[in-house]
Amino acid sequence: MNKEHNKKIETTPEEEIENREWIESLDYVLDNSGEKRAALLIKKLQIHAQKRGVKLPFTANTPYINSIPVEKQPKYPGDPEIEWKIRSLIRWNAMAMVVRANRLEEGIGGHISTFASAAALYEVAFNHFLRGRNENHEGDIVYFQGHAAPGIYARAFLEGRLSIEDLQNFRRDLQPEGGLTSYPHPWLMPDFWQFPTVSMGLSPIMAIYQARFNRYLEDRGLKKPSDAKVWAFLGDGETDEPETLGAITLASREHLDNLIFVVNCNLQRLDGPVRGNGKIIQELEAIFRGAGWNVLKVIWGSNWDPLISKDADGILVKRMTDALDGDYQKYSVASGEYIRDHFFGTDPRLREMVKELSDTDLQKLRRGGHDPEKIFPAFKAAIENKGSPTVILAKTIKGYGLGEAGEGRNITHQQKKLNEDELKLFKKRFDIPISDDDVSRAPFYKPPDDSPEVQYIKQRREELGGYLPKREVVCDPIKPPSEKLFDEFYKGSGDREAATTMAFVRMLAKMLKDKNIGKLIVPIVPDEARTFGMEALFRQVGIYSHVGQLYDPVDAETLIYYKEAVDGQILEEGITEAGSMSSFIAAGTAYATHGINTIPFFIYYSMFGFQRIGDLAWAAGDMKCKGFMIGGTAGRTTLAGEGLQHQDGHSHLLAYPLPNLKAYDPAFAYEIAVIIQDGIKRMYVDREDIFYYITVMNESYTQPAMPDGAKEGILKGMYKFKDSTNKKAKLRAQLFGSGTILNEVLKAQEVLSEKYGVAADVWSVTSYKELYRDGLDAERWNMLHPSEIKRVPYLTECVKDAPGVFVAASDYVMALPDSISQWLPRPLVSLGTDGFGRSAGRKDLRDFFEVDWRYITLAVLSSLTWEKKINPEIVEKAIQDMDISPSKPNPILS
Ligand SMILES: Cc1ncc(C[n+]2csc(CCOP(=O)(O)OP(=O)(O)O)c2C)c(N)n1
Ligand SMILES: [Mg+2]
Repeated sequence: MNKEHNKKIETTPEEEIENREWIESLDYVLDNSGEKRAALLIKKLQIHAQKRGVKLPFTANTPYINSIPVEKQPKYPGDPEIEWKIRSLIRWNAMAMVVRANRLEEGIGGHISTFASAAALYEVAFNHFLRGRNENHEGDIVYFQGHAAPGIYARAFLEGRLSIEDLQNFRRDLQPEGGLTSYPHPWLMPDFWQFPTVSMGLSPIMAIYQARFNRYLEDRGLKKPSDAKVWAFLGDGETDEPETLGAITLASREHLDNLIFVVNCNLQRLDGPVRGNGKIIQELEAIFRGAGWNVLKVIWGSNWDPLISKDADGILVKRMTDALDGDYQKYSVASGEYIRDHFFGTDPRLREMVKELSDTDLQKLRRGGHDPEKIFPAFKAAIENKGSPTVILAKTIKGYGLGEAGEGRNITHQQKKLNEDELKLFKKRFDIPISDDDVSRAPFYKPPDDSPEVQYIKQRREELGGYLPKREVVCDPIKPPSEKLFDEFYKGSGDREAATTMAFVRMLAKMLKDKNIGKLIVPIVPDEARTFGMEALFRQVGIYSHVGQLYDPVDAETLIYYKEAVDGQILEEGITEAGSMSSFIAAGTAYATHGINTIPFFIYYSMFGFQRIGDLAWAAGDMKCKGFMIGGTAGRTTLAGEGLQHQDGHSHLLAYPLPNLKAYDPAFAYEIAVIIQDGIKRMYVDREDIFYYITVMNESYTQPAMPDGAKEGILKGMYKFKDSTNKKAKLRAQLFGSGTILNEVLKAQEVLSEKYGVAADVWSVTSYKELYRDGLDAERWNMLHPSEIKRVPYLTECVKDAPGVFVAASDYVMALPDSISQWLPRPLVSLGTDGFGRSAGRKDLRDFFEVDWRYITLAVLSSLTWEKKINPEIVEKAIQDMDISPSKPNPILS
């Protein structure tokens, strides 16, 4: 027994009478003058008490009871009996799917207990709330809890959308006829799932920004205003993820009453209780209320109502509030006698209250989250709520219905098998029409199409506008931007120096004016627009704000003032890369979600990209998200001064694993122009399921004109930028440079030619990832087709006749050039920026990381000695001449 159990209720009989008188007075006011008046009176009392010095403890909580009292419950509109039957069949099939999968293949996994606890929540939503998308209504957007997937499949089976074979292939994606993915993955089931949710915490933050993006589209006139909602179903354990709660104030600040969270509070996560020593519902209530959300608690089922109505003194509510989640978990598996002794036994009056109830009755006292009559009012109140987002905190039992096999047990999350007896009990409890002989096979069961159950389901979905989840791309391709838009970048900047960031921002400004795509561009910045010189866009297209600009901006007099507007185009997200990425995802998937081809450009500090929001980027890939991620202030030695935690020399390596992401490290404005122009075409005209990562730098230099015929190479990953002029030289080299380091390579080219008689050709490598992918692809094809003419990787084709040694230098880790070295005819020496950054100027940084023209020259000379083309003494001398210190510590770990 915990301490709370032993606590005496310290009220004297006189005080009890006083309490009752006050409550009766309040009831009188409530009955005669209404809620508003009662609330005002309480407020007045509170102020008066505070003035008199009464210390009122702060509480963001309401009592541990349902937010909607029984008197205010609307009548349940459905047929409870048939819905129970449907729910039971779905429970059975969801369970059978996991059990069968694990019989077919031991250890294949799956979850029974998550959906078992959430079934009623989902079913009330499916039968009465979630609207499908059709020509009359855009439909609701739903984020399903990833581990509840078997239940969602089981429903689609009853709806006739999935077959027995599909269910049989749960977690068997690689079956010839396809399978049902373990969790929601649009990449694998592109007609079914819309949102990948199984990496916990991503769905709530994505849902918040999705709801805001829907408003953005409406405010900008890109979509018709709608009453559609965004629903996110979450686990209570999932709320521990920082992403889950980290953006909730955005939702209230923006008054997103189109957003509803449903938190399935089964009090358990994977290992055990979420808050054994506390109360997750109360904790979440305080957090969400504090953040300005409409909080609706669904804690107790209908059979508690008579007890609560008897509770004039509030002792039952107090006991409910005092008991801990660990206790409640125990009650969910305990006998009626135990519940009587431990829960009601703490006060004789409580014991008295339940004396008419049998032990079985006590065991059957239901939790709100399993009772449609309690869930419905909360959902209804949620969709009707105005001015704030809603969270529904529904108390349930994990593994509900599994009995001994796992109901409420700490092992339940991992339960994947049921033995014959357990299956029989499950079948009996939910009245599944399967014979006892059959039950051990755990067969799927679907009533005939003309059965009342199937008819009911179909009719409900028809009335609600169609089936969910469903991913359907109804969207025309765009008209590409005008060719002329990019001309100026192809011509170069003449003598004028500019950084690639400036070039990109100018390109963006021009694209925003383009008649075909201007409206569709969505610039997204996490409080970094000035860093990238984008502030002129504030005025040009405005910063999005649902309420416009309610204040007179301090810089209103200036040409580029901070302009907020209802139809503002920029999403200025503040300091949240995760939030910005969620906006990026909402905008980059709007073609599928809304049939609108918005083109997001998310511009951020490249260091705070993949290593910070890598999981969201992975989800973006899964969702076939489109758009451009622009890593600004990129390059470990190009971002001077900022030091170790800002200087990025590895985001391009982190971009490697993302299957459908193209990553470019361009050196010049025209390269960016080619990549963006082609990217828009591939993503939005040809409709490829790809997205882009492009790094831009803040170092200024003259931007050359595009060499003839360079376009194809820029896109494929490399092209010859500058041939050596000294064709007769005996000593030859091929130099690869990327980003700003290409300029160092060009300087090395000169020095090598002038001082050392080495004729070097310079290649601009725009994407090691593209070269790597192409090389792998050719190699794989060759392995699988031994008798056919070998495919030659693009890289190999480029350099097959190129003479001399190979040296590559970039502002990124050496693993990038090393990844392609296997397809070169001779060894490659890679120079890169492995190691922690430093606060220093560019020159010192490039010396420190050994990527400046001197080290490139040195790498060429030393390669030539290995090939016995020159004497080591020449290299020794070069080291001295170039003032390189051989005893310098290795930057890789110094
Ligand atoms: C980011 C992340 N970390 C860990 C997991 C592994 N995991 C899957 S379910 C689970 C427990 C879920 O608990 P809860 O959110 O309460 O959901 P419930 O199943 O109880 O409804 C964990 C830890 C995951 N899917 N994602
Ligand atoms: Mg849970």
